[in-house]
Amino acid sequence: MKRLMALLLALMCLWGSACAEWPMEDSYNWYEVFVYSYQDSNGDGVGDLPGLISRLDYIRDMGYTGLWLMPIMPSPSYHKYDVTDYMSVDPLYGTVEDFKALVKGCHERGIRIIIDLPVNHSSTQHPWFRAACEALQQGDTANPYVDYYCFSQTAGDKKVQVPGTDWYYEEQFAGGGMPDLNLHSDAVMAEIRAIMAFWLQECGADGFRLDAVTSFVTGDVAANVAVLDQLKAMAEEAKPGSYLVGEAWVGMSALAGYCESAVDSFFLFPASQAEGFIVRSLLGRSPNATKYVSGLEEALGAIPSHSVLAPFLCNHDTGRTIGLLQARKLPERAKFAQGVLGMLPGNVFTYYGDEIGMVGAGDDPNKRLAMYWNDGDMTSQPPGVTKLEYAYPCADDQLADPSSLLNYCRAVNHVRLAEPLIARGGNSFVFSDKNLVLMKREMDDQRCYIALNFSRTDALTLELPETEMTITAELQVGADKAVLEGAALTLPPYAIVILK
Ligand SMILES: [Ca+2]
Ligand SMILES: [Ca+2]
Repeated sequence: MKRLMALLLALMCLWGSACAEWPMEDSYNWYEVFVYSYQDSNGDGVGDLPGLISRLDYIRDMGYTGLWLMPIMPSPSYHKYDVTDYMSVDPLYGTVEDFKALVKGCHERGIRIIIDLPVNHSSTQHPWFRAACEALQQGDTANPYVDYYCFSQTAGDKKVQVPGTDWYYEEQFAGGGMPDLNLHSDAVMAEIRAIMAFWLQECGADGFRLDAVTSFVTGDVAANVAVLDQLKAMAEEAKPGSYLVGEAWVGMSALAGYCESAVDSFFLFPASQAEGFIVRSLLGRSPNATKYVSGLEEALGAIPSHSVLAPFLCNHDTGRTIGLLQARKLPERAKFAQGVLGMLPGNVFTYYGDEIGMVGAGDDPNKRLAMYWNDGDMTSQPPGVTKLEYAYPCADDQLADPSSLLNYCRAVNHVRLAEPLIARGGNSFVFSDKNLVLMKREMDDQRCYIALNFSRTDALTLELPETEMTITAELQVGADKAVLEGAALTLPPYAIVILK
């Protein structure tokens, strides 16, 4: 009876809101949502926070235990990366009370929630920037808001003139109405400290996705790492155990430099997109699993162990996975790619709609289309869409089809949740050739093996280093099952098997 009670308590703690703080280690499977395009609740066609709340059961059932929202703060743009008020919710999306309800709904379902925090720049319509420009126009260079931005009296690349003055402001994301904030200013850092405390303490968020960290002080990695260390310290001060993940869109060696900072994770760009090691291992005339092996080896070798890997295939700025994989007519390849991603260590990030094979490339709005729940229940499309296409069936149809991409992605997530060694174990490669990969993950005195067959057409056999192992989970793109005879494991095409 005592054991039963303890088990019940543990389950309540895992799934309920009983744990006010639970460690980042519990969230392996993250889901990026563009609120605008996810779910509308009030009939205006634009997705909103109450709409997202109504989809939390879907998100939980899919096995996502972390949620990253693209910016939700007031902004003149549809994407909202140019903020006018860092301590509020855009009225199009709802209210701060709606956000608190969303946090509660997430925590009740064992989901952690982080929001995008773009602090490299604000909107030109932010009151800080307006006050600064007005001061300069009046010749008042001592106005405190002038120091909030990067003003100078020299023209040049990524400089925009303040009308009626000989002053220029820095704008790294040119043309977007997004003046760069001066992160060397103590006053700006004090503002950010208060902003973090607002979201983490008052609203209950669990952390932030840090936008555009390489542009904090463009060209100065050491300065950026120093800012990142300050941001991590502020987040810890506001809410111990907060999770920060940074966007440093750079190659492996530069990324390794950012990972030296105290920020928990940086997105693993070298795994993503068409040139990333996941897609490269799946395209070409013959499969090349060695690209996956060398890519992961390089990442694990370059990135310090305190930094939690954050692999992904695509996000709101990149072409979507189906296009990267040329998989409009190849659902098996689309599934296997999600499985290959899901077998990486660290915190895996999935962009909303990727689990149903949504497509989109080219102009940014094309990459941010309405979530395809069904033909009758979708948000409006974001402004500026130039190509509207849904290549795979809608979510409702895929939910009802056991062999759908959606149900495969769901299985991948649940395999990761059931076997924490996949996400948190130390990796070693036991065997690899151009088709087969066998990895071991170890933590404390626990270990498991992960076997993958990158061949789309051939069942292949590999020898395990141990006998008397058991298959604890398998991910199959077709009906065939893996066969284990002694130490010989035969994997159907595109099969993934976990053994202990
Ligand atoms: Ca709405
Ligand atoms: Ca900057």
